[in-house]
Amino acid sequence: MIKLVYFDFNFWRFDILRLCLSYSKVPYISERIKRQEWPKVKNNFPFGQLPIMIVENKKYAHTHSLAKFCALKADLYEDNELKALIIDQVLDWSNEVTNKIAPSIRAAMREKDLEKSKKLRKEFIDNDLYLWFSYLEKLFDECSLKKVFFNDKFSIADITAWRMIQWFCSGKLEYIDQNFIKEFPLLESFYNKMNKNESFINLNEYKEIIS
Ligand SMILES: N[C@@H](CCC(=O)N[C@@H](CS)C(=O)NCC(=O)O)C(=O)O
Repeated sequence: MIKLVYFDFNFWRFDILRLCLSYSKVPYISERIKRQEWPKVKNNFPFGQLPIMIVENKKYAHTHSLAKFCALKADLYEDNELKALIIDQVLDWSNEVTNKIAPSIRAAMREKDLEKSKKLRKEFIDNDLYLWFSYLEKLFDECSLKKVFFNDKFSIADITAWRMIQWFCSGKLEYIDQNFIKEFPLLESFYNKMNKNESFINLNEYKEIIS
């Protein structure tokens, strides 16, 4: 049985794994760790970070590696090497965007310095937000013929891109216009179609994420 471990809040790094397994009815269990408990248990984890996955009593880490494993189990990866590269790029894009917005989140959450956070968030919006979503839209345009899924077959790339767009449109990121996705009509249409995809939106994990 696959066990996923993450903090007790929802975040794409953990959500893409559980959405992927759940979509294909691959059994898994999850353990959530309270933020306050983290300093005490951090050293128990291979790279001192979450998410991790436990399979056959061994711990594995790093979102991209875990996502690929779960997607293979769920048949939501790709046999075709070039199509697999599209999936890998969407996962790496998500890591890049997360690393770019992280300093503004850290300033607010850990340092409690709201002025610093605001300055960093504005810099992120000016320098990275539109640029990096334009990169994702270009990738989608180039690899999707039917403009429904990245590889024209539902995969973890779609789950990941959906979860990232959902995060940025959620209103939870201060100063980020919830309508910014309208600047990217192909991504907006992709996102809206995903939000109507019955097999996806009926998952309990989806419902919990958007609630
Ligand atoms: N390289 C890791 C990064 C994971 C990461 O940054 N995790 C954060 C939470 S989203 C974390 O564990 N932060 C706590 C810490 O670093 O002490 C991955 O790809 O999963």
